[in-house]
Amino acid sequence: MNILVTGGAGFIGSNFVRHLLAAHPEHSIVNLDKLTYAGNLENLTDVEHLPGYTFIRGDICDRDLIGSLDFDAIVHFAAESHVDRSILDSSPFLQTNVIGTATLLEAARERCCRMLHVSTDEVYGSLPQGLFTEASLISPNSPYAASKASSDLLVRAYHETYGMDLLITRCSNNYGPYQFPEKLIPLVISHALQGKTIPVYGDGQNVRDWIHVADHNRAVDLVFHHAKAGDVYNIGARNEQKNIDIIKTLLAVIAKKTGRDREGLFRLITFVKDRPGHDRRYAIDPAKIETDLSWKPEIPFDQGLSDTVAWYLENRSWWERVISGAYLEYYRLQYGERFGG
Ligand code: NAD
Ligand code: TDX
Repeated sequence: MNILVTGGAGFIGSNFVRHLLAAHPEHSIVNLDKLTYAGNLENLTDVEHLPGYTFIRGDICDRDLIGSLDFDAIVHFAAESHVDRSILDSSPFLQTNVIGTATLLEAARERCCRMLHVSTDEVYGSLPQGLFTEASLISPNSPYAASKASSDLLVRAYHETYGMDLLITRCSNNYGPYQFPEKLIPLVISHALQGKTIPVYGDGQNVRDWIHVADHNRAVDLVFHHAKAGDVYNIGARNEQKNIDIIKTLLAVIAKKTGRDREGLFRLITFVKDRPGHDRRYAIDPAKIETDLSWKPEIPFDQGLSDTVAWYLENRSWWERVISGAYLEYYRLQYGERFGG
């Protein structure tokens, strides 16, 4: 099969491309990526020479371009993915996440091909108690989450209207190598290593359900190969953590690995004004994928966090290049000068 992977130069997409090339050498991959601030071909230098891999720079909103590509199935990761950016300006989120997904759906309709849409637990909104199941109400609270929810509803509607072979996965918070250092875990690591303040939104008691990117991608692979048309699967590792606890654990791991003063690192923690519309808690019930596809996460959180810190220590030049002017400008806009420089 020739698989069109969208957003394959981003964090999860590049890890997926690497996974698929190793686990399924029978497939070839066309990686379509616009290379926004979040897309980085350095994420793929170890696999770009492989015969089953092709990169095309382009926009998922470009229907003519997609029409000209050769593929039999789509795995769709491309998105604007950062909640804080969507609060500053929702337009690119609506364009890429909604119009881009609609454009891909039309391309899949023309070819009658399978498309897996990679979505997020954020479409369910905030959860006071219990767990999100696939039947939970779609109730997004940020412009990012609303744009992902809109794309999910389009996928659902195209399946119902045209009987298309479409799948949706909704995963919890990912962490691991190649994550852009605007997201919590790589931000904490990179700020700690630079001696910069670590902004904690609100009281730091918000809960996220964390999963290693490799476990997410094994789940996407299983759904893509084995689910039936119209299926929706939640993906999560039953791993709820408060933000402040993760930050302290990360700083303790960094102190241990680098010999830096632990208390000095802890003094970088700075509570700042809360994110508007900040979801209090996410928690995924992964029972359906565990039962139907015998998937379960393999990477324990403490091991995954320790390996991730080690990766950012060993790949300092990667994240130093990634921290671009645009990234700094965003932090200045949001938090003022002291978080930017
Ligand atoms: P990312 O921001 O790291 O990567 C997104 C990629 O999409 C980048 O390479 C970017 O260049 C590309 N892209 C953006 N707009 C494009 C366009 N118009 N055309 C083509 N390419 C475009 O994101 P990520 O964290 O890897 O997330 C990937 C997907 O997984 C997203 O759909 C996101 O909603 C979903 N997801 C993410 C998480 C998480 O914790 N990061 C959790 C659940 C689901
Ligand atoms: O500097 C920070 N300080 C802070 O307290 C940052 C960047 C985040 N936070 C908090 C906000 C959240 O409660 O940490 C938590 C995690 O924040 P993010 O890394 O921005 O992730 P989140 O908003 O939970 O969304 C993520 O998970 C779902 C991804 O960015 C989405 O793409 C995915 O869909």
